[in-house]
Amino acid sequence: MSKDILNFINGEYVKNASGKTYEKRNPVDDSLVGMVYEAGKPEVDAAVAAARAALHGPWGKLSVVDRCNMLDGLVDEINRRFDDFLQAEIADTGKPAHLASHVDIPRGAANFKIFTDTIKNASTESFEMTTPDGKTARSYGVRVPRGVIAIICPWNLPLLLMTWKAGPALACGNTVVVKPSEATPSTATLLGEVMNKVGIPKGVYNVVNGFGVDSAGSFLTAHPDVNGITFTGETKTGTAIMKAGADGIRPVSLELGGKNAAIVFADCDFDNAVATVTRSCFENAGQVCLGTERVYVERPIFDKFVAALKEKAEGMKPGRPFDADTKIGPLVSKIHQKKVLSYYQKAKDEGATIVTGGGVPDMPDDLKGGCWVQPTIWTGLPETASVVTEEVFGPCCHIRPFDSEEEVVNMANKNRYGLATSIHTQDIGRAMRLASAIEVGLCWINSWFLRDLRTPFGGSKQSGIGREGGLHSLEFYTELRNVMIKY
Ligand code: NAD
Ligand code: 6OD
Repeated sequence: MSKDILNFINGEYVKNASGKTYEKRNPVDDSLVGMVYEAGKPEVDAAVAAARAALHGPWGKLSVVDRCNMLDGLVDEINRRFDDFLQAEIADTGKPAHLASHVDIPRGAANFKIFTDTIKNASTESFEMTTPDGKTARSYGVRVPRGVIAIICPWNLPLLLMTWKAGPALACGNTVVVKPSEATPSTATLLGEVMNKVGIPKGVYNVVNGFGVDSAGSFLTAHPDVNGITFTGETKTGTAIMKAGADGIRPVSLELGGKNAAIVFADCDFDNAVATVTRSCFENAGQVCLGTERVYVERPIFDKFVAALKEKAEGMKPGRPFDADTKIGPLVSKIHQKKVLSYYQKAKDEGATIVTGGGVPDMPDDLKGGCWVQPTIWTGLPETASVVTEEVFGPCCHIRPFDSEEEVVNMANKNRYGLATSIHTQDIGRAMRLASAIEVGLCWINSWFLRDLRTPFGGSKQSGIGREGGLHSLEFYTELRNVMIKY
């Protein structure tokens, strides 16, 4: 059943002054999910004003412990409404229910608890010194909220990636205005109900729906009363957001694109490597920033590895999210499907050997309108080919053999991105050498997307600026003020 997807401003669901709406369609079968009310300048102004006012209301007066207790209530309420969040996330993205129920929604809740624990236990430094006139002085640090934080989100893990930022922002005492992706407005909007239910004061959490350029996204990032912008999305958009942040000297935290390499040595645990690379290439239909699109396999096991990954890819049955045998969902939208298929065509044009896939799967009649693409594996391309250098963000990879550590490190590093890598070997010394040599923010050994939320998360090179996670999030979401007392 179709619904209205509104904006959430100052604790209330509101439409817009312009009357502008757009259709949000389900990528599984192109059915209508709902009409989204696009926020214009008036709604963005109202959201930022509400967030500013809330800083000086009851929210700003709460002790850290009381604020954290209130936020911990969100976890219970998200879990109580688990099924509503699951249905909303799945209608927007089409992802398999087993994935959304094990990753997206539980992490959407956990992202609040980790940061309330962090802020309650964070210490600051303190120094004593002798002053020039022989007295004593002591300085200490105080963490204060930065103010109004704009949170701009992508569509691939909508609730997880939004709360990954809203969690620490609120735990640190800020107020937020969230701009979800135009493709996935539902769970951020639904979270407004949960905020009201647990008593989060009006204006602390706001949601403005709409697009990026000349819409809610750019109105929000250009707003002079926003004190910090945290963004997850494409590197190109990150560039525009960094420019917007420059006006008014607002800090930005950027989690951007990747073109991640998996490196598989002949001494790996073969079955674990195949299973892990299958996940890193194809999970969430390849729509994971940390996902693998370049696989380098040591020559002695190259043919065996390609054959094993091919078998896994061909076993990934596409289907409806709640069907028990569904292994892969559609891409998020027709626009994205067109982009991914254009890369499939480029790979062909540039001379790839198509090991498997390369097109659209044959789907039953009722799903033919969905945004399906086949899991795809290529070999035989040079390192300069489009699908080896550019982020596709689909269920695909190029596999290439290598003969030495030095060669593979050079190939892995020859890319403008530097987000993540995964290395498969039983030789711990080699694993540690490569972990130091590969230019990334995140390195997994014999694993992938294994998360400890206390650890720094982020990208190097053109994959981002800054680190979020655990104490590292406090760097962005608070100002560290120094207090010096002379006595
Ligand atoms: P995108 O950059 O197209 O859009 C992200 C958000 O930015 C959307 O809400 C969009 O409306 C908004 N936006 C677009 N232009 C804007 C502008 N000029 N001003 C303000 N807002 C603007 O990204 P996407 O297609 O939604 O997501 C996929 C991308 O996200 C991939 O590149 C992927 O690698 C990246 N990603 C990175 C991480 C990470 O942690 N590094 C995580 C997930 C996704
Ligand atoms: O696990 C996380 O905290 C995180 N930010 C994951 C990002 C996944 C990218 O698609």
